[in-house]
Amino acid sequence: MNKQRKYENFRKTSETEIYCKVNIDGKGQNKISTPIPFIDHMLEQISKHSYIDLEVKCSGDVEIDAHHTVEDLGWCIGEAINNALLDKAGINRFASLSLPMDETLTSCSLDVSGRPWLEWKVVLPNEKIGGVDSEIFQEFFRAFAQSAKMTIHIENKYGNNAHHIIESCFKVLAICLRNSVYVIPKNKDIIPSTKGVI
Ligand SMILES: [Mn+2]
Repeated sequence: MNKQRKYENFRKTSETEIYCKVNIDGKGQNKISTPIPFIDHMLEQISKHSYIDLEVKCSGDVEIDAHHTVEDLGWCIGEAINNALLDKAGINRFASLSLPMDETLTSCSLDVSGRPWLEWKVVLPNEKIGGVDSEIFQEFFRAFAQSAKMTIHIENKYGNNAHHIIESCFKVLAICLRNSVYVIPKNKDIIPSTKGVI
């Protein structure tokens, strides 16, 4: 493990301005401030259940559409996590879990593979959730998978309540992150790939 495990990221475009800071070996403490309260609620889930400390300050052109802001948040946080992980020596690498939330069951399988991929088998029954267009959530996960360089499959098995369905997606991602970036102490100098590089 060649250390780091923390990263500060800043991304400014004509559409959004985002600062984020991650500490992979944190306690799930977070300070999140975006223009979209429901997204704050979801990012808090990621931090709380991954144990990754997360600070986010974000402003964006949400008066036009929350799309740019939500997508860029996914990108910025994913990139910070990837950069914090450095060569990924010692990590558990894979994680897979089904997570219940009342009537809803959602599964996630995740590989810190270095090869970005999102498989998204989630149908949200409402057009909007927490004032956010439902279709935007997939863009968050796609951008996150791209910049974090992770293979992520998320499938909602069943559920009725749209808030539960999307929140279970964020929570199950968080717990798979926790389990995959965890360093196995006896393997801390071993890169978990037969190629020797991730
Ligand atoms: Mn909730």
